[in-house]
Amino acid sequence: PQMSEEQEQLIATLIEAHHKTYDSSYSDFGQFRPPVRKDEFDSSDDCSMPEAPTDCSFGSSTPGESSMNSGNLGLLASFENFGQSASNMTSPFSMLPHLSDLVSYSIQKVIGFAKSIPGFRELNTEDQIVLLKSSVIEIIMLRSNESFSSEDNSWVCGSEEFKYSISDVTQAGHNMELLEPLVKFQIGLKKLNLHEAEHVLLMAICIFSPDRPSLLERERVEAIQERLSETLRAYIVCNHPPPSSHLLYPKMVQKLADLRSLNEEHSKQYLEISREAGDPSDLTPLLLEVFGSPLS
Ligand code: 0VQ
Repeated sequence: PQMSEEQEQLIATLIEAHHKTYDSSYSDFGQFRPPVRKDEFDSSDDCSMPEAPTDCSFGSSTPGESSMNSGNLGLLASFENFGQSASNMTSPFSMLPHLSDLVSYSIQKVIGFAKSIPGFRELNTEDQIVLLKSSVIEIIMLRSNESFSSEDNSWVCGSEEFKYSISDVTQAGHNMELLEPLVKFQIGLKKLNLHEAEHVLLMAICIFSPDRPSLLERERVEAIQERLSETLRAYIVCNHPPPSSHLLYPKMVQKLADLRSLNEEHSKQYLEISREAGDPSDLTPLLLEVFGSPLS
């Protein structure tokens, strides 16, 4: 088919919305709480007293206290620290504050993108919330592909300190049950070599999934998704040259299925993280609102 004027306009709108909400220079990342990477080796939580064999306590806060503990292998200190009372007891999830801020920031950007998709604002507010809450982690996984490097399986967001390896996400409390399929997903998506039009259409189609639980007006969501899918098919036929266009549309639809399963695994792991995080303020109010609070 030929692309209609309306379809051309839709793509232009989505690309503009994406440019306004995805900063390819990652210049805001310095405003997040800093990334803290635990040493891959030496997991002994050594509190900067490397050569002090007389005091092996790791939780002492005052010099006087510390001398009382000498020679007791830090056992007393570890009891004193039970809970999170000790000021220097480091969180087991050292990357959680930074990744929480990054994901919270991303959520706000995804909301901005969604609001500019034709038809979104016209939905009732309840459905807008349902669509955003259920899709936002999927959109973050999709949009993060822009920074993903298949060279070394990491997300490269400018400087070395904002380069995220699998291990970094592990240090926010996630495990390989999510990370292995997530990285495979990123590699597979990268291999599709999507045009920007296809990338933004895929995100928009993902947001307008009519099968999300408890939607009030599924038919309206379905109609909007249909319009977006039709535009994507037309775009591929008219603008994506073979051989990479071969089966491209069904491959993109498969990515949406992969995202459902990633979403489900993320939900489970997030729940564990929110229960086990040493400090509740490692998360943000927006994360609690979108992914749920361990209380309530
Ligand atoms: C970093 C987003 C963008 C870009 C890079 C993210 C990156 C995930 C899912 C595994 C983060 C999950 C975080 C949390 O579960 C928690 F608790 F761990 F902090 C949260 F916040 F959701 F609760 C990246 C991380 C994640 C998913 C995909 C990529 C790496 C830049 O492209 C852009 O928005």
